[in-house]
Amino acid sequence: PLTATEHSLPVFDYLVDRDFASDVLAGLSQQQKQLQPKYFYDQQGSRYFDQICALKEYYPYQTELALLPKVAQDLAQRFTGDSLIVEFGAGSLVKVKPLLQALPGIRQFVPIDISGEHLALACQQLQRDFPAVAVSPVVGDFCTTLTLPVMPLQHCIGFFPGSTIGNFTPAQARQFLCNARQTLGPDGWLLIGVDTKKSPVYLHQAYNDAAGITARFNRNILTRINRELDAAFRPETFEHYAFYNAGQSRVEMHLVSTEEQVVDVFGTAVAFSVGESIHTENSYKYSPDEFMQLAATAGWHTEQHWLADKKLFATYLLRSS
Ligand code: AVJ
Repeated sequence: PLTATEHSLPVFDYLVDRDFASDVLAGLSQQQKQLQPKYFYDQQGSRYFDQICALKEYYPYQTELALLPKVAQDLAQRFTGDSLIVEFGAGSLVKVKPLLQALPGIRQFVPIDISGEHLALACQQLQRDFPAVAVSPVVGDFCTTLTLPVMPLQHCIGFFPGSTIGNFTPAQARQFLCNARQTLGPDGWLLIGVDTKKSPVYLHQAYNDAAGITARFNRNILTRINRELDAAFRPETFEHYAFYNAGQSRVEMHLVSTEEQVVDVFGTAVAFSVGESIHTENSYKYSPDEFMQLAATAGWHTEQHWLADKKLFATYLLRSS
């Protein structure tokens, strides 16, 4: 199956698809049905996510972006030599721009993302804007061990913005932080954006926007399963449901069946009762102390951190210790 496309991205897509099928079936066989949030990001899902970022309710995007020029200025004092940035879950490549602008020593940029076409388009644009930086995209799941095409440079800086780490449970987050430490090496650094704890009312608005974009983003995972895996979900019979679970310090997103129904998922009959949900995402929130503590248990020392206005978001500079 790889003959005609040996040198292009479908090699990766093929690997991701096999995992997708087995992960979907495994998730829908659980007592509490679930799907992994990484599967939101097909091309349409990545576009919906960009629309979420443009919403006034979705504060994490705007607040982190507003913080980055100051962060970048401070980093420019520290990292004067030739450096490399590895970004985990790079998406549309908006957030690395303030770093590339402020740090003239960045020679190479390695964005990793699961959404291949979306990443390829964003890279073309970025490479045009920053011709002096070697842009080397990697399409894949950053939770697995990936071989990175990196040049040996003085500083290796990981970048993990957007509070994407909030999709992991604290145990998985710790595991990710340990893996990242291995990947980035003994002199590695990690610049990471993490959402803070705040009023549940405020959180509720961010995940239940008035225009219904988040609902579309959530339901799109069913459309994707139908298209790529030959399933027969009727997305309109599932309601978007998002709430803050204070006991677990996380926003949960679900898709709730409004009917009693049986859905064919490539030959497997999946039954839903009225009101039964598929849990599609967790978005954990950490106080600065909690996050720095978690990072410490994974071998990272917090060198500096920056808090956005009203402590709505935090960015941490971690150093391998
Ligand atoms: C990209 C995982 C950080 O959890 O806030 C936005 C995804 N979900 N609205 C988040 C998301 C619903 C987002 N992350």
